Amino acid sequence: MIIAVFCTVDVVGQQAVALIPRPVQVQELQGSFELTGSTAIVAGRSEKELGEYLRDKLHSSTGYNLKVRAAEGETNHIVLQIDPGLTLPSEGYRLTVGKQGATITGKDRGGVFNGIQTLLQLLPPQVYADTLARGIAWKMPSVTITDYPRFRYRGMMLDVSRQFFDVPEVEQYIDWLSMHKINRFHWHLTDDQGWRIQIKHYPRLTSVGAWRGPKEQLPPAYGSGDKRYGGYYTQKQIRAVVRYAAQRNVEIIPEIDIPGHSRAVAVSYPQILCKPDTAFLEKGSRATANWDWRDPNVWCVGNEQNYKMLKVILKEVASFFPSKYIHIGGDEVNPYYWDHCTRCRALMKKEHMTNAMELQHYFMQRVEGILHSLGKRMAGWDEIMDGGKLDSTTAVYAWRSTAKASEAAMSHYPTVLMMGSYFYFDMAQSVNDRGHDWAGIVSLKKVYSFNPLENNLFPDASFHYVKGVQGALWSELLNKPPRFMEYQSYPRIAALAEIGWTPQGERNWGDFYTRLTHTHFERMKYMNIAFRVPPPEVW
Ligand code: TNX
Repeated sequence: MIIAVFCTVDVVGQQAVALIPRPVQVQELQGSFELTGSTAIVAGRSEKELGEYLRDKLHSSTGYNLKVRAAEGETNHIVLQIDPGLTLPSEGYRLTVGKQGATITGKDRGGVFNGIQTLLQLLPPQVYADTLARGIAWKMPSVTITDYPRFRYRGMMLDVSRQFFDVPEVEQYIDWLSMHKINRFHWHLTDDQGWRIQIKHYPRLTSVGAWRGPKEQLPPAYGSGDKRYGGYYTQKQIRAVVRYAAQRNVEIIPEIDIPGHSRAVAVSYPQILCKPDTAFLEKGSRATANWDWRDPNVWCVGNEQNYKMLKVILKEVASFFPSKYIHIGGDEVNPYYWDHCTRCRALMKKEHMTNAMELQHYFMQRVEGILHSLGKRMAGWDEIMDGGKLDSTTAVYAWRSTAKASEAAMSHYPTVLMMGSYFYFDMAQSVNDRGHDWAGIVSLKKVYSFNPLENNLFPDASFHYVKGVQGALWSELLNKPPRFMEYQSYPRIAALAEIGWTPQGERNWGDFYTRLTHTHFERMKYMNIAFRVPPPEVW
């Protein structure tokens, strides 16, 4: 049963400047500052790259090629500065706009980056256009803003296995996220339907596992259906995307989904299965998007060679993702698959295990050990909690229910909230829309209504373990129509961004709705996002 929880409507004052996510504190003053071709961006050595980012963002719409320089002019400037002494949390910033110009002081690099996003939102929405916008006065109102995030972790997951998105598409997606102050991109790189990351030691993972033939299309077929479908990222491309994201204050968390959801591995290297099942391989059953209990898509827990192979794979992955965490999936494993395996039964006996869940837990602990030996920490879906205790640094992504989120935080695992009924943007947005519905209809209002403090979900000090929130876009239903992924993402990601950023007491549906429809829709239009404009009756 799905219970809709709507936030209490406390009175939140309307701000004339319509910012999303809404800042902690905004003081609106008289007057404004007009940006011109001779405005200078003042940035020291540590802020230089951010200055160039701002210059580039302003270039196409204004036509200006602003100077980025170190010395401060008297007037007509945008000053960017990092000040670690600022008494704000990490990623916080102060932004002041007066007649002479604007100043952004960030606690750290992320703080300045976030301040830049707010500054862009103070300008007319045409600022986001990728072609010259003529006849616009580039004025921003005088303000003093003090701002910082509610949660350190504000993420979005994209599944590139069921549908493949190429590098420009992924970078565009990350760029849009960063403009909403979202700072994590969870890259779901592998699943039954395709392995999308080059691993030099195991070339078949991409030469075979990244492709599906005409009979293996996800229904309904994408394009003509008579070509093979797929794609993958080379290591060089991955490194470039990691850099692109880092410039935008976005850290990438890669996901390699094991031990289940591994059909793409099984067709490439059948030896990972307990019983290399040739009938299954001939069928090339990667066509089915939906997961099935009978599916032999599971790494064999009793095969010692598998841990060697996983170490090689994860070592390569760890070498080009700087994030502390690597997500190893762990969802929807069929542990009964191991019942008929002699080696698995021998392992159970040797380790004094009594049930299949303990085998799954054994696998997780081995992978945890591999990651620790590589200097990384483990993250996984909430199923990784089943069967026994893991290391206290291991992060749990709670997707199945609020109960699982409570369990994770109360067990003192760093916890990321992504419950399907609020945060799965592959769910339909209304009864008339395309999308899954197993977690209910996830309307914009439903997303926005999420309040982690309601119903005593995180009693005592357990809220401390909630690191943040994340949306998910699974892609089995994104094959048509074109750009449906943007329709599914926005404006729901705007709501997600505000949940992650704005204090609960400063959030209010009516106020968000006004800012969104009056101003943010315009911004997204100029960003060229194919977002959904829901008919008023189904908000
Ligand atoms: C569950 S959430 C899955 C995905 C599907 C999704 C569809 C999770 C960890 N696994 O494999 O794509 O539902 O909503």
